[in-house]
Amino acid sequence: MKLCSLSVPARSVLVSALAIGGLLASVAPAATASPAATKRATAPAAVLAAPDISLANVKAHLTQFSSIAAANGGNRAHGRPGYLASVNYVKGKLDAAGFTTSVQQFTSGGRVGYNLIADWPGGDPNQVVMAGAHLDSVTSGAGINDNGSGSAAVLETALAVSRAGLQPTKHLRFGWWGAEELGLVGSRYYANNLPSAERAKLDGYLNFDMIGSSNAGYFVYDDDPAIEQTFKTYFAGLGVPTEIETEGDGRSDHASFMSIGVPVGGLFTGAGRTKTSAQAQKWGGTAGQAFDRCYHSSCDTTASINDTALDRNSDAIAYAIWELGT
Ligand code: DTR
Ligand code: CA
Ligand code: ZN
Ligand code: ZN
Repeated sequence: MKLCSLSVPARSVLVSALAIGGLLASVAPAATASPAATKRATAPAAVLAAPDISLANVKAHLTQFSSIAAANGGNRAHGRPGYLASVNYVKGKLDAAGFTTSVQQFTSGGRVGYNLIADWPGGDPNQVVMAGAHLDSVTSGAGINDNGSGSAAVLETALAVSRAGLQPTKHLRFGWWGAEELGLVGSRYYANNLPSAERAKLDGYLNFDMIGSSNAGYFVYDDDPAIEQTFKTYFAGLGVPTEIETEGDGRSDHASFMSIGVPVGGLFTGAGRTKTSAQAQKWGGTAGQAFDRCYHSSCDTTASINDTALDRNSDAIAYAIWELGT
């Protein structure tokens, strides 16, 4: 199994041309790093308020993922050209914003997969707060809610950190995982290959997988009380009731971090389960229908996104990063 981790400093070319099942990916050089990374907020040490995450910006990333899928056989699945193109898109934005990015390769099902890791320079290296989302789709479609939504919201939050010139107390790290749909393969590879000394530095991992479901619910992971409370506090401030996430224990990338003893949390708006009448009463939407009727289907497109849910969850991610990281 040929495995290597490409530690690619910012401003270098994106992931270079690679053979994937006979298909070659070609990439353009990364844009020059913006001055944003050098500009530092001179705000006092007091905790800075998290910014509002622009829904329009998050949706612009979803449009890019949609275009990538359309140009690459209709999907962004592991081992297909649409996945690597998605990695290169996200990496290009992060390199331009001053992040230190690295691409970790692994192989699954005879095809090469990639994790993208982005570190925001600064903060206590012994206290790392990480947020992540799987970037791959299933083969049947573009995977805009599953999981373009989480990928785009985490990306936009990282870009907001850069725009703010944030100087967090803790070190911030972001991850986009490959091959989640094959069984959390990318995140397990990352977590299981993290040296024990590095594992001990991870204060928490926040996972975002499906946060814009058309018939949305508002579910909070209950694995770590402090992380759970952070999200609950945010939604309480919006006047939005939440429920504990029960559909997915172990069914997304947070499980890879739980397995190595890292506190985890996250948000979810629902997949194939049916919304009850009581849930429709408090959240709106349609009782008796799935939270996401396009789960793992070709109709998982930009047309199937609930803007309100995507916006609220994107803002909740930023709130949690600012709360837990600064
Ligand atoms: N495994 C995810 C979908 C999923 C199902 N239940 C949960 C709970 C929490 C997060 C995600 C999920 C996928 O298909 O990618
Ligand atoms: Ca917002
Ligand atoms: Zn899925
Ligand atoms: Zn998913």
